[in-house]
Amino acid sequence: RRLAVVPQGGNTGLVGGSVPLFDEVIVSMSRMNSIISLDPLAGIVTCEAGVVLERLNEYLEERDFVMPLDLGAKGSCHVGGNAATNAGGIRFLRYGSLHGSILGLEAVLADGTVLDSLSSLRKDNTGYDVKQLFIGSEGTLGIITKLAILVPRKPKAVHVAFFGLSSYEKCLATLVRARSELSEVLSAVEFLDRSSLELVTRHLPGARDPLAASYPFYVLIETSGSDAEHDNEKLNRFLESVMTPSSGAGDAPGGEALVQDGTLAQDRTQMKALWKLREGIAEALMKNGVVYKYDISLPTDKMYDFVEDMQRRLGQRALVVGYGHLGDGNLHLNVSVPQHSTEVHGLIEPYLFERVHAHKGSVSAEHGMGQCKVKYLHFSKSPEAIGVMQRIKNLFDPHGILNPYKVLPARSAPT
Ligand code: S2G
Ligand code: ZN
Repeated sequence: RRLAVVPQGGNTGLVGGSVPLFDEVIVSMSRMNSIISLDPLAGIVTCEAGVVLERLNEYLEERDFVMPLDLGAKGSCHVGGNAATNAGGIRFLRYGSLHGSILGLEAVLADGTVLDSLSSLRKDNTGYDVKQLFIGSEGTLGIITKLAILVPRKPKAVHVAFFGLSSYEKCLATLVRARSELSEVLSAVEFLDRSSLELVTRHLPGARDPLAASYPFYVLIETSGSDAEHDNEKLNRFLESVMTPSSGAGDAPGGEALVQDGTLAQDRTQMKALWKLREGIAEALMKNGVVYKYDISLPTDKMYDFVEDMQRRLGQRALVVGYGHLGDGNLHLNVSVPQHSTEVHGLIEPYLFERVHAHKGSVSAEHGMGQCKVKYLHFSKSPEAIGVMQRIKNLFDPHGILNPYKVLPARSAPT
């Protein structure tokens, strides 16, 4: 009948990718939720698309593995949706992109063809790697129904430290030190500004600032390794190095320490409490009013300039907060207002995306395009690249029935 459809997993997306615009039929993946197999030797799990991320991670942890991604929406999002949006999350620094972790998938095409590309081979160099087209396609080229995912061993030793810093430059220097001194056990480097932390401690019951004084910036560092003693020693050496006043020769002004204060979680409860200060920002923003969300990739040293520039531009009209994945050059710039304001929204867009373009950044680092970012695709992709995407779309979905009006600039309505 050529009815347009919207594939829907956990519906946790932040750019309206799983929400219909007109009369599209929603295809819910929730009942395709079986975990099919785990190859414990190769570390490859095969499952259906509708498995909730947290459930799959728990299944894997019981068997001494973990999922190579973790994100705040884990309790609701589906792994099929994670694949369709090429989700990033807080383990990206350690385990990289789903383009690397997903070894194979099954997808149903617009004409009903079931594409079996469900390989469980680490290496398979036979022709085009077709599965890659579906990862990040947001349901516009086919509906992902099964996945084969390379899963890492569950780390035996995890440590989390939370630091207060007096400048964004010191956050950057701390990142550089962490990379060189923690190297192979480093699994996350996240940052948040003071406004973000204040929203969390204000809106989330039980969330409290673990440091005695307040600082303009905070960095959360996580290590994940296989030898608790070795990692603990490495982390304590690192803590000492960043909290000792420098001679001035290196990365901090003379006589100043990189980190002004810090705390190291002593147990799993404290680790979760520190992670909550970072992962709870999104929820706190929702409780604070209406929020305009921006998920941008930038040169890491420029990220916070964007927050300060936007705060200057909006003045008292809005609260601008900055947080994100410092280790991936991924800034979450969020603008909080008491109620929707076309004036504020008009001051932000397209101004922000023009600046992202000028810095050769990405208008969507990990959240995807959905329906909200479509008109800004040209700020991050060349006309030639968009043309190739349109030709691929026409090849896979000539009648435009798969998640229409998403990802690519609008064509005519589905035919
Ligand atoms: C994050 C997801 C939550 C949000 O916290 O890393 O990708 O709304 C975000 O920004
Ligand atoms: Zn994020």
